[in-house]
Amino acid sequence: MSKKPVFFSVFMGILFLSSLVFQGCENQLRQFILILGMANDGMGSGSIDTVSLTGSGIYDEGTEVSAQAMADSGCSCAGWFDAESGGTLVSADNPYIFNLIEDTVLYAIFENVPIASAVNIHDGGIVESGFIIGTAGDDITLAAVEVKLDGGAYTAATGTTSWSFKLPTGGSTWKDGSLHTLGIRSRDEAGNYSGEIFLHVRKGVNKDVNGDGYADLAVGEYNYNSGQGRAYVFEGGLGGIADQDLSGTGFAETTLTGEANCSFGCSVQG
Ligand SMILES: [Ca+2]
Ligand SMILES: [Ca+2]
Repeated sequence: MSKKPVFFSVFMGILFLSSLVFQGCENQLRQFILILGMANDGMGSGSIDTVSLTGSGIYDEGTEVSAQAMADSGCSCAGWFDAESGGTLVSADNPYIFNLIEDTVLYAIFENVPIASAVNIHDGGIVESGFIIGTAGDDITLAAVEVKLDGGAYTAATGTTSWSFKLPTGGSTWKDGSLHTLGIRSRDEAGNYSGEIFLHVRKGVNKDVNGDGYADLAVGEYNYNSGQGRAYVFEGGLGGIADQDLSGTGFAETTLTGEANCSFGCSVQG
């Protein structure tokens, strides 16, 4: 934030010239110049596609002026900084509205807005795990991913770029078939928040055996080895459950084998 933008010296030259122009006009209404610029000190590796700055001009003394910086949807303006002092924050407001009483050079600093999303559930989907998991990203370090349930307060998830959030348990466990709204957002170290994502979901049967957020599949083979029986657990992932040919090279992540003649696996759920 302390780095002077390149346009600093150029604008100081303009200010000097403007002061010459307005010399000798002390008996008339005084006018001052407002110059707006921008710097991307806060953008890290990010970039800005579209920027508009409005408010630069020459105004009568005391005029209420508005300095406004607009950028594409992936950026936010962190505030207006004073070029002459080399980077003092003048106002975090945008637009910044003030009365112009002296020649003023301000520059806006833009920052990337982080993103966040869930990966094991989508809007309108069925929750089949005790966890919501997702990803988030930004040009600088993420400080937190936060989740809120049904209009409650946001609370921190575990992790940031890959995160998980444990759904209510015990007496607060969601009832099967009940409808809920999830709010998800992330925040970078500079304090910028992502947009909020809202997912409307229905509580289904928990099929997540290993607690990784993805529904798993149990399959019984009760006549294995003349009635000994087996049960297989196939673990789900981002792409669902991959096809497996157990007679060839395929395998289940977990195989349970029963005792002789017990037809283990004749009834499985999930
Ligand atoms: Ca950022
Ligand atoms: Ca799982």
